[in-house]
Amino acid sequence: MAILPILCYPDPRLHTVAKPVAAVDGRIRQLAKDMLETMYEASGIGLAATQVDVHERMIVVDVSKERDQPLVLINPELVWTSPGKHLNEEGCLSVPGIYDGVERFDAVHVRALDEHGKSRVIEAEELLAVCVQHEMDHLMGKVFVEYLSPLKRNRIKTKMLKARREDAR
Ligand code: K1U
Ligand code: ZN
Repeated sequence: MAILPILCYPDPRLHTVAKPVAAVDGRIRQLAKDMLETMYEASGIGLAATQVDVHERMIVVDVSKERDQPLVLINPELVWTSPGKHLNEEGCLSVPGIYDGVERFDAVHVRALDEHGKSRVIEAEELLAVCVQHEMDHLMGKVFVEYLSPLKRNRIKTKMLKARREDAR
């Protein structure tokens, strides 16, 4: 297993639209293991392949307190969305230290392949629903700060670039 480097906003590679996974093979299973290890090491509840510079449609999620309920979703598709939406506080491993409110569907049903290539439908609500929508946005090249006002987004961009320059010193 391996800890993969996570791209940081405003890296332009975060805006790449991911392609479908063509086959669930050993390479994809290894990537799923590495992404889970990377997510747990970073204390995240989700991670999209885009964030580790792999532009294929795969996300991993674990919203359990015990950190023992990993989900691997390959080629995820929203097949149902609830009528209602709510504002939720979100964070992102690609935008460290920034938290803000984003409106998301209260519940979603997602069809995806698991790491064995088996098709399943996940019925997600609460934090799992929020996290899955956030991760599926990454696969479309969208980072949560793009839901915020241009003023907030520009402040975040400036802060991230400053932090990157200071880290490089
Ligand atoms: O995609 C990512 O960068 C992972 C991200 C997922 C996420 C968190 C919160 C709401 C939506 C999506 C994180 O794991 S950020 C770190 C974190 O563990 C966290 C932050 C806020 C609330 C709950 C957890
Ligand atoms: Zn994120």
